[in-house]
Amino acid sequence: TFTKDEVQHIHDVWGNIPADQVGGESLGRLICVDPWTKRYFKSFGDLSSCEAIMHNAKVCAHGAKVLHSIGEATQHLDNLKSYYADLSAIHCKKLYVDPANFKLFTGIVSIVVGMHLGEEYTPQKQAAFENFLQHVGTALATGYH
Ligand code: ZNH
Repeated sequence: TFTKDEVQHIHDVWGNIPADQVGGESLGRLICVDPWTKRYFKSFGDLSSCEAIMHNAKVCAHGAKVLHSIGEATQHLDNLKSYYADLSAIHCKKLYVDPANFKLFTGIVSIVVGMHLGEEYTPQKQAAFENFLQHVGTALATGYH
């Protein structure tokens, strides 16, 4: 559960970032920083260099899709686990994504958010948004069994 202030900060951050761009950049950086994750995106074409990854249209589109899902989650702060139950099962049983990647990815999302918001990403906002992202990762990992 989140405090009133946290809820305010989370909505504030979400309302002030270009979601598509942040999503594409974050997923691109994940694949670049942790090349092991390339195994999940074999159908995405050229991932041979960070340059290629960051300009890969499929990476950009998929990152945007993932960030929109995170945006939807800002409307379900009280029940993130049930909100993500189906998606968690899909990542576990169909996509075989190691849940450790959720933490890596959400950490990168916070960095990219900071790049876009600059000084506006105050320590208080960062704390609230990272707490939210952490809960998203935990919720997505909940259906793994
Ligand atoms: Zn994921 C998919 C979300 C993370 C991998 N995803 C997906 C989708 C969504 C998501 C919504 C779609 C589904 C359908 O269509 O049904 N994710 C998400 C979120 C997150 C994530 C919210 C946060 C955290 N993922 C992730 C990671 C990874 C992944 C980290 C790795 C590394 N996903 C994935 C894949 C897929 C997905 C592989 C499939 C893709 C295609 O299309 O193929």
